[in-house]
Amino acid sequence: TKSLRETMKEVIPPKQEQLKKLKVEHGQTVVGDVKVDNIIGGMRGLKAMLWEASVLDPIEGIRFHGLSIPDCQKVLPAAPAGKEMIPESMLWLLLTGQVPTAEQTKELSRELAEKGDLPKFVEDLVDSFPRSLHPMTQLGMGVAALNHDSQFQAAYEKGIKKSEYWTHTLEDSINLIARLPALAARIYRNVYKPGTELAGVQKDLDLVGNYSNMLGYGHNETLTEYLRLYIALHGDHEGGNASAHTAHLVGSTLSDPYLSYSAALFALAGPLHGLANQEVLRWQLAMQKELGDKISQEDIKAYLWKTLNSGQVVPGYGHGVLRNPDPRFIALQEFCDSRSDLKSSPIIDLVNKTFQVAPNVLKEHGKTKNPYPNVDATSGCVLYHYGLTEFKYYTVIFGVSRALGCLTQLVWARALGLPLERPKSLSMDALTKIIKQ
Ligand code: CMX
Repeated sequence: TKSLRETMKEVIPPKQEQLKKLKVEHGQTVVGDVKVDNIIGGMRGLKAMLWEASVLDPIEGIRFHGLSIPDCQKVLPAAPAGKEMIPESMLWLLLTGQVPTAEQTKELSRELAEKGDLPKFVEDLVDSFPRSLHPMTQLGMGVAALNHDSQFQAAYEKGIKKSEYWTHTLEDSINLIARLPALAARIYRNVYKPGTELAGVQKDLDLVGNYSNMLGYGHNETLTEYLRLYIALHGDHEGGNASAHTAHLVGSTLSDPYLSYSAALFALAGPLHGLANQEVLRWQLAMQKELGDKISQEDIKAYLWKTLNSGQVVPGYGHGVLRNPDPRFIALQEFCDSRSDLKSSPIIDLVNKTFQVAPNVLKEHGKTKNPYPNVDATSGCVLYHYGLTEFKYYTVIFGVSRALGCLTQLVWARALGLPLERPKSLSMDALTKIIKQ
């Protein structure tokens, strides 16, 4: 069977040809207008970036190289004793556009475990942070410090050909993904379980098997499986979201993958992006506290209106692109439905009940373009059910995941020779001048 590097060497040339052809034959073809609304509206809807691994359809949701989430769940290999697709198989798909075999997935797991230990100085750095420093700040700083060992940077300094950039970018990306579980677990231990022992990376475990074990949940096979699914599912969500776009922008300056992904993590740390999952849980728990044990649909409806009438958004609902229930939400709900302990969990039951009521309330409210749940409506609840109750840590798990897509695109950006990003900005006066012409 082919290795990851051999596969990449095969799949890159046809893509380079495809790009050349697009440039030569359609370089001047118009694919959309730029309206004043786009310029002042956060560039929403502008088709202005190349992103190879996934495309988000407003109705169907995300597709990874054309495969929907249910497709991926059918074809992507699981961990040896598990059923859920794992981040290694998702990474292989994102990078190569091909579904890996079980053997290829296992080989990638083995390589990641081999490379999973942190350098001593990064351990010391993370251990020196105050416990009160937000876990996302710690993660971003840890990832940036790992650039000490960047192969891309070392090779660039020596002087390499542009055609070789991608190979060093790939090596850095693999090394970074390998080290994220140890870094993220160390942050968890330091902040929430200081003084307790931290397990080492085990060579025979998959990436999330190790992560879960280092977090102290290795004994909980259901939670470990959930984390595998969660991390594979959150791996990529096309290029325009804030974290992906940040990694792409920073990477376009030829900053190495560590620095590029560190920047992306600080975008993920914003409340309108990755931080939303902790907000959902806070909101559902407040609802539970106020309404008690026996909650009717009418009670939930009234609580939703109370949230909306106080000028707040309903967390976990709405989306910048999606106009249907998020298939990632559906996949996580199905996971819960298939396990009896989760099915009877009060917090997960409340998420389900809220889902039955919220879309109609949001439609009646009439503001949001998408009254349906996004993935955050449920993602934190399973963690909470199993005792991983530290909300502030949830975005770190998202951060371990999103590396898959962001780093894949960095490899492709270098393989395709994409240039420095440099959109044109305008002042309001300059814009007004154009409008008057
Ligand atoms: N509850 C109440 N009002 C909402 C709403 C919600 N869940 N979602 C959107 N709206 C409101 C907006 O605040 C906006 O109101 P104003 O016109 O007064 O500013 C109006 O509806 C139109 O917004 P939109 O075009 O439908 O949504 P946006 O693209 O501007 O924003 C998002 C998208 C996700 C930030 C927004 O839906 C939201 O705040 N949701 C709650 C937070 C959340 O769940 N975030 C998770 C995002 C998931 C992800 O990043 O993957």
